[in-house]
Amino acid sequence: MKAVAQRERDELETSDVSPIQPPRVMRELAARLEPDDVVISDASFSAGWIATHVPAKKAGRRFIYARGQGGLGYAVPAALGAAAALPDSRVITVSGDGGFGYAIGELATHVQQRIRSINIVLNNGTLGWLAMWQRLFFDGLQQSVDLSGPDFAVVAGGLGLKGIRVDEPDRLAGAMDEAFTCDAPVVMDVRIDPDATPIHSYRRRLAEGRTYPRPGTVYQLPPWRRSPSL
Ligand SMILES: Cc1ncc(C[n+]2csc(CCOP(=O)(O)OP(=O)(O)O)c2C)c(N)n1
Ligand SMILES: [Mg+2]
Repeated sequence: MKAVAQRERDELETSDVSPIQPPRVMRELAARLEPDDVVISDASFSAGWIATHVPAKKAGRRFIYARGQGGLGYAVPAALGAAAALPDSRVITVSGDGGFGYAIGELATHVQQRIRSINIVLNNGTLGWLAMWQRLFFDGLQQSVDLSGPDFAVVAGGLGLKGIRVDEPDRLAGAMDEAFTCDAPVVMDVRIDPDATPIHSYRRRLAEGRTYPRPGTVYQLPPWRRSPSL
C-alpha cells in the first residue's frame, strides 16, 4: 500500500507535462530544503500540496499552516514572525494567486527587515478551491472565481524583491536554484495547471465528469439560484 502511494507521488512529482503540476514544484522545493528552513502555507490547495509532497527533515515546528479559520493571506505576514523567531533560518512561503494578493504589501517589510524568504506562488489564474466547488456542486457554475493573472514576479520587482516567473516545467529547477542562492527575498510566480487539486475526492469527481448534489451541512440550506446577470 505504502509502495503504491509512493509510486503515485513519484509519478506526479516528476511529471514534465505543461502546464506545470504542483507536485513537481513541491519536489523541486523539497530537494533544496535545509533541515532548519521553515515552510509556511497559505490557506487553500497550497496546504495539501505541501503536506503531501514535502517531507519534514527534522522534528519540530517548521511547517506552519493557516489552520483554524484557514484565512487567505496568512503566509507572507507569518513569514515575518517566523524570521523573527528563527533569524538564522530561511523561510519559504507557498500561496495560491488569490491568497497571495491579500497581504502582498508585507513583502516590502520582508525587504525592510532583510529576511531570507522565498515566496512561491502557485498561480492557476483562479480561486481554485471555490471554482472546483462550484463546478462540482453547483451545476458547473463559474461565478466570481476567475482572476486577471497578475505577474507577481513583476510586482515583486516593484516592491524590492527578486521576481522569477516560471511558465514551463523545464525552467523550474533552474529557477529554484536561482531563488535558493539569492541573498534578497524572492517571489517565484509559477504558472500551474488550473485543474490540479490535492483533494482526492475532487480529483475523483472531476474525472467522473458530472455534477453532484450539494453536500449536506448541519443546517438547512436555502435553495440556490443562478445570478440573472450570468
Ligand atoms: C480571508 C479569506 N477569504 C476567503 C476565503 C475563502 N476561500 C477559501 S479557498 C479560496 C480560494 C483561494 O484561491 P487561491 O489563493 O488562488 O488558491 P487556489 O485555491 O487556487 O489554490 C477562498 C476565496 C478564505 N479562506 N479566507
Ligand atoms: Mg489560485
